[in-house]
Amino acid sequence: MKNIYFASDFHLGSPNYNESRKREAHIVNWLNFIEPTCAELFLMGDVFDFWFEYVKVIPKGFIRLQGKLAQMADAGIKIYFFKGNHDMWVNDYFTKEIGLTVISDELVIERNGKKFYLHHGDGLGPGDAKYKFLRKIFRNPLCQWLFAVLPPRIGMGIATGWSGSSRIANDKEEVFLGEDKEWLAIYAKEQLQKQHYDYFIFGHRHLPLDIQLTDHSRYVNIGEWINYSSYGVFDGKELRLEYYRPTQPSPEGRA
Ligand SMILES: [Mn+2]
Repeated sequence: MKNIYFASDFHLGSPNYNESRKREAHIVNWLNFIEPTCAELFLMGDVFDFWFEYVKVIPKGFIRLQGKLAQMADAGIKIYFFKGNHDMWVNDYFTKEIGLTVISDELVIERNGKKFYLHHGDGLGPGDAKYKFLRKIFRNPLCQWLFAVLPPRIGMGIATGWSGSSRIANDKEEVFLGEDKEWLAIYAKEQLQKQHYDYFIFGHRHLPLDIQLTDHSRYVNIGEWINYSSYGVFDGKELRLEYYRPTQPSPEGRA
């Protein structure tokens, strides 16, 4: 079988236009690199540092990424787009225009006999009560409607200010807290009490992690694309955490 790829937290738009354009080009290079071996692509949230879809208006920019995804989707690659905490206001634009499947919360899949639990990672596990409260407001249809009727100039202005204060914009380095304190590892272990999963894949943490939870279960955090260019790849047998470095040979060249 061909591979399945997982990536998240591109945060396009952050920290500024030029940096984001460079990162977008880097991501498109990566998509070109994986395309020949890619059956399915999971974009697992925070692709955009901010995205809001009005009834008839979408944010400017990110056109090369959208064009590349459209071309891959047209070629038959199945692409999933998870809502992150920065881009949960995706509606049906990407579905209609590109053919992406939008996922709001978790997605459980089985591939080649392996069971995957997939989620952006926001609002899961212990702690972060403030965000969990905000998430309810952000996801509330009435609140979304109220935001949507603001003129885009005002709405996007508020959003730009808000995303400028985020940890990614301020380049705060994430550090590993230890297995017993990593809240997504705690969450995954709780899920394992109820049901078996071979792999838990999350983003949101902004730190690539590969943690053995039990003999048969792993938590892989796919990191982010400002510092790491990290991603997950499942080749039908095993899941690996890899790092994209543009000098590497194509997957065909490696075989
Ligand atoms: Mn993020």
